[in-house]
Formats: sequence, structure tokens, C-alpha cells
Amino acid sequence: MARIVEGNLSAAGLRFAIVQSRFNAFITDRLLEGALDAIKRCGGDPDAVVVYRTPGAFEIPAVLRRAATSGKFDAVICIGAVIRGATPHFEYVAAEASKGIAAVASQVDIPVAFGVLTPDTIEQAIERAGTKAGNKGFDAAMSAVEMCNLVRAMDAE
Ligand code: INI
Repeated sequence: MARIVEGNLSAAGLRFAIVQSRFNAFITDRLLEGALDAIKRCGGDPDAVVVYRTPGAFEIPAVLRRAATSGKFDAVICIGAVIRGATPHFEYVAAEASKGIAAVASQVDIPVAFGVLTPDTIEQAIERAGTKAGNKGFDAAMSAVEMCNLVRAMDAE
């Protein structure tokens, strides 16, 4: 039988930073609520979470890097909403935000969760921010909790 190592969903004592972009704040505020709700439901303390706000999703990677290398956090959760418009601007912002977050995630020692929406329409964004399709901020925070505990379990081996 294989030995399976995985993280549990206890957030007690874990220190989280959230990097939240303000652009499309009517969506990202819902994602933030979802993330804090997940941390609370996992036994963590939402009041201990530090939220760093950026103007847009393009700025998330730089702030993520600083938070993730500060030594103050066990995980960082990124939250944003890049909604497709009539111009190619969306492609650049969405690509740079997601590539930048992935690049930092692969370079730092703590888990990074991706809660940035890149929908085609505002309706699709609303669906993923606490309505029909759940709340991607909640999902990202759950991943962060699990990954913190997986990393701890690996370190303890
Ligand atoms: N930023 C977003 O977070 N979402 C968007 O949908 C968006 N659009 O569509 O323009 C957006 N643009 C701003 C960008 O992230 C930067 O803040 C800006 O370019 C200044 O660097």
C-alpha cells in the first residue's frame, strides 16, 4: 500500500496574507469575504489575516513576492478579477497577473493560492463570486490551508 501524504484543513495558528486587487472591487470584495469565511470555517482567525490591496491584478505579483518573502506568513492568497473587455487590454493584464503569480509561487518556500478570476463577462464573474458557481476566493483559501498542512507534513517526514 502506498503511503499517502496530504494536508488537512485546519487553519488554527496559521498566518495568512491576502493580496487583493481593487479593480472590479464589487467582485474582489466578495472573493475576499469568501476567503476569510474559509479561514474561519477551518478554525483560523480572520482578524489575524493581513490584506494587502493593489490597484489592479497587474500589480499583484510584486506585492505577493514581498509578502511571501517577508517571513511573516505561512501562505499568501491572491485575489483579483480581470474581466474581458472590447480591447486586448484584458489579455495582457490577465496573462501578466497569472504568469507573475505562477512565477513567484514556484520560487518561494510558502504556498501561494490563485484566486484571480479571468471571465469573459461580468455575469460569469458574479457566478464565481458567491453565486451559481461558488466563491473562488473561498476555494483559493481552502487550497492555501491544505497546502500549508501538506508542506508541514512533508517537513515532518
Ligand atoms: N485590472 C484588473 O484587476 N482587472 C481588470 O479587468 C483590468 N482591466 O480590464 O483593465 C485591470 N486593469 C488595471 C491593471 O491591473 C493595472 O492596475 C493598470 O494597468 C496599472 O498598472
